[in-house]
Amino acid sequence: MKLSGSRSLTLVSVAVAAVLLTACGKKEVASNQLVVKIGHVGPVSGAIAHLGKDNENGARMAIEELNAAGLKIGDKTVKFELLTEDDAADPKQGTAAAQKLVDAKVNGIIGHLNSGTTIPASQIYNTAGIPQISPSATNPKYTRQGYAGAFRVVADDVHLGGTLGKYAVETLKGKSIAVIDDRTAYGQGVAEEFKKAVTAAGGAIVGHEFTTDKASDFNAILTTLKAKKPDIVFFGGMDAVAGPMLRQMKSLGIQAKFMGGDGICTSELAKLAGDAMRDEAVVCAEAGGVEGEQKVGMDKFRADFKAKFNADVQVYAPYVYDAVKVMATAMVNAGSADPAKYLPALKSITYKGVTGDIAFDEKGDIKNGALTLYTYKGGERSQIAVVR
Ligand code: ABU
Repeated sequence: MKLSGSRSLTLVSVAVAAVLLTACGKKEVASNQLVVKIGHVGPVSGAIAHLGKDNENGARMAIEELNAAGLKIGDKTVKFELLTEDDAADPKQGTAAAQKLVDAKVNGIIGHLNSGTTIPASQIYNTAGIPQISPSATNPKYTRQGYAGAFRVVADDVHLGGTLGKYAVETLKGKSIAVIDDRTAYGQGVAEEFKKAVTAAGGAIVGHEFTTDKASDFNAILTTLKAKKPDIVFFGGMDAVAGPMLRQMKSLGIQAKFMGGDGICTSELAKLAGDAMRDEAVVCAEAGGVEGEQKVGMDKFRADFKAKFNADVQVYAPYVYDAVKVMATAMVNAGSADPAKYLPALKSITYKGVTGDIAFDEKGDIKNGALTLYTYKGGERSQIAVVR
């Protein structure tokens, strides 16, 4: 476990009285400080490490700002500590990471990034009574398990897949649509929602093929789909697989438009696809979005992030940043970092973040969640529209 901050702590994160030894050896209480441990988990190794690092940096930025603000919880000055774990996007590593953070007695969890790790880990946090906010896991099941402490600050795959399916038929005028998914909790779920919406809008699904989140050779499934002459190929999965898939579609002469959910909707996708990324031939959606005057805050966040980390936001760093601040605000409002005491404040929070207004419904999902549709032009993500 890595502990961000100036030193490692092994104590329970409750009020910590800093103790100094005086010259005569007598102990004196020098100050009253509350140390609050926030756990963050995402894949910072493996094929989507760039996305895990993006998320982790969003958390780091929020923690630094919270500490600089000199917040008080109750009558105690608070110091936030960030404990980070790598789950490598693997469900087993995800549960191991969760148990480590529970054993470290974190006050709250931000993560995980993937639905496939978030869902099994949520059972561990629920048993331990530790609130969890996922900034990016979109499979609906996460908040439908009846866990009081499970929250997310993004829209779910019903919204994502449904909107993209409708868009494929009604706006892109897709008539024969092929689907590929990576068989993960996210990829499979978003693909099924997409198919339902395509069918409901009058489009035809001409084929559905399967891969994995570690595959790099798609020639067999793409050749099968090419024979069905699709005008759109939808991929349920992440950018690390979508990039090589786009390259192989080009090699095989498949001219279909390419669609996907938030997992492909990253800055990195254009680099991973290289010259196979034709202008306006890829359409994807981020599971959140801001419009009007709220764009000012998001633009500032992106500029500050770039200045601090010398990297563009991939997709979910702002959502992680907001999730950390939402959790901290709930603690301040409750006057306590004890999970049982601040959970009611988290449930009823209203927070204006860089990703927009955050409040949760009875399941823990964001209320009135937005989506942002994007395409790519000149190797850059280009916004089409924010939809609700
Ligand atoms: N929402 C896309 C990436 C994360 C996930 O849900 O698996």
